[in-house]
Amino acid sequence: MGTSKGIRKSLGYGMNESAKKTIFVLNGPNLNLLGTRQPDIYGKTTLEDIKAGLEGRAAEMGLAIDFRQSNHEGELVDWCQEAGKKAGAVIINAGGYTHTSVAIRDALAALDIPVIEVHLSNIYAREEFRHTSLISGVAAATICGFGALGYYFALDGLKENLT
Ligand code: CA2
Repeated sequence: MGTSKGIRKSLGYGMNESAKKTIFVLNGPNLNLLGTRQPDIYGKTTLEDIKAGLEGRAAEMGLAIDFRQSNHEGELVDWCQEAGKKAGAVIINAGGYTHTSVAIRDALAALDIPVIEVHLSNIYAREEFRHTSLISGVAAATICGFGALGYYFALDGLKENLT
């Protein structure tokens, strides 16, 4: 059903049950600074707050979160590949790599599980260089401009489609 990159695309065929219910939440460069600087753009919520909130919400849904942040492109690529073996879906805020990384896009495109792209800010209302996302074309859905709430919306959207 749907296109190859749709949210319903094969939800972890051949994967064990616990992997199917695990969602990798991957965060790119500088997102470790969240809540400490530029609160006018990115809000006051820290990445730790988002992690704790998502884990709680996921537990209520019978899902598990594997939450990670890296400032390194190759590490993010490795984690995308790992998600293909250990997760039923990926939520990713690739930070600045959103606009530059062919390598992360290629790693996500190779996955047979849904990918949801999240941005805290509305990237289309900011500088022109942020208007292009290399991730959007391989994501089932993109959420931007809702701040930290976007991560929860992504989880809710996946829940509807993972069960
Ligand atoms: O809006 C988003 O979520 C972004 O992915 C955030 C990236 C930015 O490069 C993207 O264009 C949009 C930047 C993350 C940096 O986060 C900071 C948070 C607090 C202080 C400094 C940076």
